[in-house]
Amino acid sequence: YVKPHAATGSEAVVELREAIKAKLIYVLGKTPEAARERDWFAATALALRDRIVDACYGAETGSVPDKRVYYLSLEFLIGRLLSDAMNNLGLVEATKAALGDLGVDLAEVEGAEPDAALGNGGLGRLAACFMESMASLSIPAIGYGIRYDHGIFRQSLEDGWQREAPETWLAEGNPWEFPRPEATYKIGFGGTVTMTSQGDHHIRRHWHPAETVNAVAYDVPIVGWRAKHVNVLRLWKAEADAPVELARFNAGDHVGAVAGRARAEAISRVLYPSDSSAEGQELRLRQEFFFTSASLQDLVRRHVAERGSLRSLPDHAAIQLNDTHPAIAVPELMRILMEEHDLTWEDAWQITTNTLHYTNHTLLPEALETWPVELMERLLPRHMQIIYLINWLHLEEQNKNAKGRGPDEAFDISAVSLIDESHGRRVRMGPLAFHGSRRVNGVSALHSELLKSTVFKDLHTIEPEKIVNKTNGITFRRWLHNANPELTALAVEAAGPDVLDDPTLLERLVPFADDPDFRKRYAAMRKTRKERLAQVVAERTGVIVDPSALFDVQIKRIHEYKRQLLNLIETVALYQAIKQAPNKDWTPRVKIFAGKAAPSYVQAKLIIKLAGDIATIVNNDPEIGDRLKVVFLPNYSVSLAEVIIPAADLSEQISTAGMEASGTGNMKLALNGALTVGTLDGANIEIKDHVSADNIFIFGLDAEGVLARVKEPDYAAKAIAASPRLAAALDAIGNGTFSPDDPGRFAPLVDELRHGDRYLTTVDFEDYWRVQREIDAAWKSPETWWRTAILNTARMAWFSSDRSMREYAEEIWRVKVA
Ligand code: DL6
Repeated sequence: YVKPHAATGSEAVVELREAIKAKLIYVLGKTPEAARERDWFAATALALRDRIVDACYGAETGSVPDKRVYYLSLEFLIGRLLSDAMNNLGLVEATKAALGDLGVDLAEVEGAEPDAALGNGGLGRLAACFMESMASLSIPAIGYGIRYDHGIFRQSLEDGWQREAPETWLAEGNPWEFPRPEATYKIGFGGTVTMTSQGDHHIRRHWHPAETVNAVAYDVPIVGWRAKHVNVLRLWKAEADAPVELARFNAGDHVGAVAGRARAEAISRVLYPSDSSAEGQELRLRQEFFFTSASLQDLVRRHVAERGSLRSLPDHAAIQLNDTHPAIAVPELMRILMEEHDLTWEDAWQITTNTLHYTNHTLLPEALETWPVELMERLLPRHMQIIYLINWLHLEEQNKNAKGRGPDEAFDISAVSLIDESHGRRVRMGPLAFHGSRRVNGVSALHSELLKSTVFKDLHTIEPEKIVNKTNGITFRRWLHNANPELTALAVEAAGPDVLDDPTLLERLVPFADDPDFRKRYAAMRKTRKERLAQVVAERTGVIVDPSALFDVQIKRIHEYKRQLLNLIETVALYQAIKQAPNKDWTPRVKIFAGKAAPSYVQAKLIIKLAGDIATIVNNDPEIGDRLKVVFLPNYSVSLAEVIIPAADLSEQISTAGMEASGTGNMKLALNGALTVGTLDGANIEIKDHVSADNIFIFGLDAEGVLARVKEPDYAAKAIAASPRLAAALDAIGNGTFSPDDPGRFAPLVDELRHGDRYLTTVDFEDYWRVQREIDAAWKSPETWWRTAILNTARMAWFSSDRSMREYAEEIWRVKVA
């Protein structure tokens, strides 16, 4: 692991020990005796940060890269950085020893680092994996986002109900970041637009914002594998122009004097907590424009400083829009090019549409962003004008083309308009991003095909080359090396140390699947991890679970389409079946759930309460004992995922087919050897192709089947009538068996299933029950189970985010990868 030019052996330990001590004493002002774990963490982070900076200067030597990637994302769900830094610097053992010399335990220090939880779920974690992979592949890149004071809320359970409290990761500062007050940009809002005539046909427009907010840069260095390259994650903090209105303050209005500051700073105060529902919140639009404008101003300034002319921007910059949150980049880049750099509309459009690229992460209609025209006109009047003109030119072109089209190629022009006029006038951010980008990508093979046939059907007809697929990936450094050192050690032993650099070598594990001794050691590795998880479960929930039971894990955002409810109904049916035949040879299971619900998502919060209520009844039923246990672990986070994933035997990926764009938890779990029970949805399909159909449990309708079934009248009622097991489970949930204190509590969930069931939970239930019993049987033959698990680990290499980033680099960004 050791970087060639780094000090090695005890020399490295001594250097690091002295560096940590010096940071503690001289930067933090603490003696070793007085230092808390949090202080030791900060001192260690600062000492390692110095080494990252050294690596940065070593690699860059001041040269300007030919092309940079700019990854714009409203979310970066980074988690903790200490283990990443140690691992990628090759200093895990040295840090452990250095701290050991100081009488400090590395694990405790790691535990003292707060998670940087600047994201809601998959989209934000993907951005974090991509940043690490780009650094590891030496792709010159800058990530741009917001430095939220408060990341995703802290979830606690109060009598089983989700409660939200602010998260405070910055309370004691962030040792990884460098404040860059010199990189501050003015971000305008509101105001008016004026015109000046410049010669015959040249009219220039000027935006005069009514309000400006400062965007101040904070840089977090991201070190790649073996410290060969360092990139920067630049996060923007919102600050007011004037921190206090002095005259007002002196006049005694102490609160009013800082009201403007509060309004400005609100922009980077809190991560927008919703996952996939579009609430028309003005603050959200302000956040989106704030970070997009700051990032574009920054990269344009850099380009001009390095290259002079902006005409060459597409040759030296590739901007990736992570979902539509930064889609306002289309008119903002046009504005900057035309108004601040005097380019013509045609030149600005050519540059914009050759520099921007857009990733779509969802097909759910409620998650496709649109903004009321009225709000846009008020907050971003100049941008609205630019959008109108982009749209006018686009529709003119389509009208022209329509003349030559046959009747079967014709489409309704309103379908491709960037403005939706069907219920009030709203700007469609997806089509805007599509039209303004050079490439548009989905995040799994199925999802990219569905983009072509559903949300972007008509735009795809116009530009059939634009949509490409880039299946998601995960960084193995975090999700294998750091999260599961035991499995990593096994892989190194069996496949050789090069497997750390080249995950395709995991394939060398395949023959070991038939080696009884290796299987035993693989199972022992899992047992260690399960014992650790059992401890965490006991500490956080009070439930005692048996590590020899099958650990069945569903960890992700709570959402109806992800169908935690299907899993819970099956839990109830299983509970009922065990009670009916307690002496049968049941496979002992621990059902483990974790995930947050958006604070305003009532049904999702009720699903969490249902999990808790089922757990209370099942876990305390003496007739059930260790045959079935149910656990809901509160406050799901990246760090908690790192504990759960290596301990999982079964990975629940059971979304309604066609609705999960990709999933990435499915990849992390399969890499760690959990067997997947899943629908043919998102990247599950590609996982099946890689691990082979024999090594995964597939059930339920596929995406086409779902589309066909929803057209059938009363599909839910029919499914319930056909399954006495399902009917009995629903009755029990609906009649208060699990909520005797409030028998009607779950009626809204059950009624929705009986009369609507948009997510086809009832329809897939019987097949899910069937496959779960198949899994019970498989668990009973450990030789086959561990063989399958090893084959999963061995065949997941393709899902490395290094592969995803290589594909983006080659096919979207046109950046060379060494
Ligand atoms: O692409 C990353 C991730 C996918 O793996 C998930 O399938 C998808 O649900 C998720 N989307 C989001 C938020 N959706 N929006 N917009 O996290 O993206």
